[in-house]
Order: sequence, then structure tokens, then C-alpha cells
Amino acid sequence: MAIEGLNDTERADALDALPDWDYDEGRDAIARRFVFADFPEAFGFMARVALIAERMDHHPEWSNVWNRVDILLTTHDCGGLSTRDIALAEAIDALVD
Ligand code: H2B
Repeated sequence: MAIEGLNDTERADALDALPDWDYDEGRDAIARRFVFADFPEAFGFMARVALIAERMDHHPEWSNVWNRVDILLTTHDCGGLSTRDIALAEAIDALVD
């Protein structure tokens, strides 16, 4: 089944509900930086996110430098934000907030 991108209203509502995420207009994506005490904390977080992402069959674009993890979420199958990104962002937020 094809994945539908969000329409303007859905996108605005989703961004309102995710105040810790920045909107990347060029990519139609959301991004958030996570900073931890050290590398083991950051990598432990990445391991937890990876298991959730695999379970959801939806995967982040991300990078890690020591205690920092930068995550960008967008849906490659539709070229922009979908409900899958919002669901994954909510699940990631639930790990840290
Ligand atoms: N992750 C993201 N971020 N976007 C996708 O479109 C996507 C994905 N598609 N993970 C999934 C995997 C797809 O390739 C598989 C076949 O379901």
C-alpha cells in the first residue's frame, strides 16, 4: 500500500504536537538533537531507537558524535513527512522525555 504524505493541516498539527523537533522545509522532514552524558549513554539510546525503528519498519537518518545524536525523520517512500515519522518521533520522545 502506498504511503501518503501529510497534507498542510496534518503537518501543522503534527509539528505543534512535537515542540522539540525542528521542521526542515527543504526535506519535508523533522529533526531533533539529543545530548547525553557520554558515548555509552548516546549509543544505548541509539540501540533502543534502532529496535523501535525496526519494529515499526521505519528508519531514521541519523549521526552520532560522542555524546550527541542527530536524528532526521522523513519518509523516503513518499518523499516527505508521513504519519510514520510522527509515530516514530513520539516513540523516541517517550524514551527521553
Ligand atoms: N524508513 C523511512 N524513513 N522511510 C521509508 O520510506 C522507509 C523506511 N521505508 N524504512 C521502508 C523501510 C521500506 O523500504 C520497507 C520495504 O518497508
